[in-house]
Amino acid sequence: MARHLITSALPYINGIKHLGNLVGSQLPADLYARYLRARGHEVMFICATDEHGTPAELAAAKTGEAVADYCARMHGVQTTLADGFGLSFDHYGRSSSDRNRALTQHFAGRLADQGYIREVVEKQVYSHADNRFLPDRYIEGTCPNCGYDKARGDQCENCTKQLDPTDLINPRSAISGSTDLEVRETKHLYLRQSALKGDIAAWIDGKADWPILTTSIARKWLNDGDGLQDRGITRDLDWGVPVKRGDADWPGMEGKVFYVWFDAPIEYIGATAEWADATGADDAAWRRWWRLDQGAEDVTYTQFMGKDNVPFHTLSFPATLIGSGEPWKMVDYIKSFNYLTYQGGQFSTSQGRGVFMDHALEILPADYWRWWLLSHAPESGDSEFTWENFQQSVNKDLADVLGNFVSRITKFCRAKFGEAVPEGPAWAPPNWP
Ligand code: B3M
Ligand code: ZN
Repeated sequence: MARHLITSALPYINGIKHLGNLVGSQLPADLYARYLRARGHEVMFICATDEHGTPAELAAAKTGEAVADYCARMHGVQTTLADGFGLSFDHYGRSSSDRNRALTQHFAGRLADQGYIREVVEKQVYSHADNRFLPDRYIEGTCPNCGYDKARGDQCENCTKQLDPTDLINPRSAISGSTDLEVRETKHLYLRQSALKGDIAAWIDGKADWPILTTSIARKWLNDGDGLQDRGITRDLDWGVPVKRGDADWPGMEGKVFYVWFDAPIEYIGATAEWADATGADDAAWRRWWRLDQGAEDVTYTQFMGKDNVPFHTLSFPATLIGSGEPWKMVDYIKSFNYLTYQGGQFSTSQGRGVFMDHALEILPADYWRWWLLSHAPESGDSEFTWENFQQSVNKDLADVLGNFVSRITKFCRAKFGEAVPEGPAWAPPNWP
């Protein structure tokens, strides 16, 4: 019996996820967790809602709720839908938890102690029309790398390059569309990823068995002309993990919070600690999954995610863990996915385009969707959902082929053995190679 830690990328809190989100992370992670449990292994399957950042603030503003209330409510909605889809998490946590706050502040303190944080007076975009600083993903413009004209200030969706808002050509506010923007000065903390480039490159070089989709994205941003750049890990926002250096205040950083992509992956650890709290276990119970000095040497850790999340998991989060100088468990295998498209276009949460988890369950039971999505998972390239294909696949493969098989077998058994189910041995995991 081996020990497997499995995490799915954390769904963002601001709305109900579509089938493209589901098939790129939570659903294949669930399949793998179920498979390993059936083989008799010890599995810790972790997911959580990713709750910080501006999209949560804006979504709450729209519904008129306090952002903490909005997140609590939406966590409930997402939990119900995850249950409806049979996602067998050992714990479904929240990145806004006390556990994640303490861990995030701990990592920032360790990184500072190790010399991997520098303070930078940064120029940030202020929108006069919106009367606020614009966080990265609320500035849109043209990608300097590939020319895509709807690139966001944190990342280009088209070529996956991590960006700073000031890199964008022809920037505009994604909130109001206004181009009346001004660059102002504000102080922030930067993670010195460039100083960790050698460590990260060596670590990725050791992962010859990883999917090419994962390593090609990692290598692209590691070895690209501008290389692995230092990244700002704080923001001028109200909602998030307050900037602290461990337990201590951080002079000059009052009123700022950590960047959502800094605290979100730490929540993989935080949610495991939340699991321990929820089950009445002690700290040793979660640390044996995460600390190499406290029992995690024999853990195999697999992450699942869509391709746009790969740079954060191959570069930024490993930089946090390595830079801490502490023996944290690093991921052993990153399974990444291409995109599922919808009727020839993109699924889009903002435009409500596609099939969403709540709607799907109103139409048909979860197993229809689970089966179709997993059998059409976008592994080697993008794959397409169409209603025609879904209908034909269900009718042919499930109803005709599988249904016919089950019907014949049950009829045969009834004819030969009568209607009583014979006694058998207790179920045991199959002993496959
Ligand atoms: N919440 C996915 C996204 O919003 C992001 C994943 C976090 S994994 C630590 O694109
Ligand atoms: Zn681009």
